[in-house]
Amino acid sequence: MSEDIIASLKENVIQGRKTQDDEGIDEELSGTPGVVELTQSALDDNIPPETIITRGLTAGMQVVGEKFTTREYFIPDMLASAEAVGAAMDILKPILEASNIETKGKFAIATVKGDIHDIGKNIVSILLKGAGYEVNDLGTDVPTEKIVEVVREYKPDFLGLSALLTTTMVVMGEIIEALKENGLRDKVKVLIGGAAVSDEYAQEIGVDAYCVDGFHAIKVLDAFQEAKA
Ligand code: B12
Repeated sequence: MSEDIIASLKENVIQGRKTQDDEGIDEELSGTPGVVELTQSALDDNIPPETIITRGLTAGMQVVGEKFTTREYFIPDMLASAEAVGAAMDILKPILEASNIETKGKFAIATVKGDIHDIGKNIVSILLKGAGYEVNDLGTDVPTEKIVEVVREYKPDFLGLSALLTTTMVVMGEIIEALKENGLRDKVKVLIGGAAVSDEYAQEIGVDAYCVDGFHAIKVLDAFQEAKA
């Protein structure tokens, strides 16, 4: 049963069906549960939010990306899927954020200049809030100067950077250089993520960690905290 819900969730992300009223790419699907209804059913079935996100929502977006690469999908199709995932995250948000833990530290996060992808960044923000971090989400297409200013003024313990394009990942390296030039690099631990980046790239530009997803980020941050204690 749980497996069926997760499989349907992934399929409906691929179909770009936010609710039961949407037709979807294959059409004639209206009337059957969409991403919103399936996310609620998954929660009612006690499926953990981590499973809903990784095996349903993110797995579906992965396929959407592959279909875009092979030109089976176009931008409006990607957007429909993105909106469906956003609606699912609105349902999961209160559950993921519910935490009475004392703040574990300040985390500023941004999608870098030139990049407007925000689904992954938003998921990471929500998960980190739930894990007890005070999150300052700067949004998308954030200029490097703004990021430097936030590190100087807001003094976050951690800075998270997201990039999904090979053309914008290079901005992460520029941010590291700008932090160095302003004498701020050793004031903040920098984590990067997004489809365009990797462990190798993280090492190349000299950030503290590359994270595959928000759950990984929580583990990395906890390890930093333990090392500090
Ligand atoms: C949805 C989508 C869009 C939507 C974005 C909507 C939105 N509000 O975000 C729209 C339609 C706007 C879009 C536009 C474009 N897109 Co687009 N898009 C995608 C798609 C299908 C899914 C991205 C996504 O949301 N994934 C789901 C989330 C959950 O995953 P995620 O972002 O990777 O995040 C997770 C982890 O990576 C990690 N993470 C991410 N960031 C961070 C940060 C930190 C600090 C940490 C710790 C972790 C972390 O944790 C997240 C949660 O698990 C991808 C395909 C793909 N496989 O990535 C293409 C993709 C990224 N897009 C692509 C392209 C080419 C474009 C456009 C240039 C298309 C065009 N010709 O206009 C534009 C660029 C616009 C711009 N300037 O940014 C290419 C990039 C290719 C490349 N190598 O550069 C991809 C890979 C598709 C493809 N296969 O060709 N896109």
